Amino acid sequence: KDGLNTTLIGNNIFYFAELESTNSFAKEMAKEAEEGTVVIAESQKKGRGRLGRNWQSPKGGVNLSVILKPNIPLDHAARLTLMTGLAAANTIRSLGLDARIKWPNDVLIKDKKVCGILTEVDAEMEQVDYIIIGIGINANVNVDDFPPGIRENATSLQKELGTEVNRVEFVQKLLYEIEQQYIKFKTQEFSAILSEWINLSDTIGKNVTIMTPSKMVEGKAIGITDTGAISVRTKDGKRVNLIAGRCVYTRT
Ligand code: BT5
Repeated sequence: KDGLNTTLIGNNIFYFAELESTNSFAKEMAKEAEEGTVVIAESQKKGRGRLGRNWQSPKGGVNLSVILKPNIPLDHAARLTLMTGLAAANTIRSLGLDARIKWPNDVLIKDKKVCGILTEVDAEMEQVDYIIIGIGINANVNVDDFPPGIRENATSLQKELGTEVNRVEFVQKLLYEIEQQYIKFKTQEFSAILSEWINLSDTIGKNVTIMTPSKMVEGKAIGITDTGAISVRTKDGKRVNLIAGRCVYTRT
């Protein structure tokens, strides 16, 4: 906590050498927990991505979750994913690296994934009573040890910098950045965050295929809507907005 420059985020920090998943742990206590509670694990045994995918979380990485209690309708939850991606990208950029954001939840350096975001809400509720924002960052990890299929598309801060990062300082910056964005989220129009996000976007203007459990849409990414959905212009000229899904860049 020494050196942590926040007032809301990180007043309570749960630290573990190893945990199944910081998001799972945070979810268990979210109802009772104070807003801004942080869960950090040095490594995770069952780090989770979206839709049952996994997140490689060996020692040396940054795996953390923050419990937020914004008073927003459920269909605004995707905004927090974008907000968190922006905070992570800004923190990584402060190290001098050219981090860009791939919709909806990846931070890339030179086309390789260095960070993933997993936001989870209690979908039973129409109003969000708590939301868990999970952030995984390959800090000082060796991505060559990841399984094939993952390692080709992954990178780490250490690899890009050529030297280890100080993870304590990094996490302090990250939590500070999240708090600043969250204050903006609560006090300003979402367009304030969105325009910053779009400046760092790797996705707008690219040809993409968006896959959701129910459909697949191919076209050009032309923008992000006020709720955080991606707008895709399809070949037949239609504009389709998708609030969630997997985004793959289409080769042309
Ligand atoms: C994500 O999912 O990118 C969200 C990852 C969130 C991890 C954090 S760590 C703290 C918190 N606690 C948790 O249990 N989770 C959160 P998704 O967009 O579904 O991407 C998952 C895919 O990324 C996998 O299927 C792999 O292809 C790839 N991948 C897995 N581990 C990776 C890593 N360490 N670096 C880069 N790519 C990885």
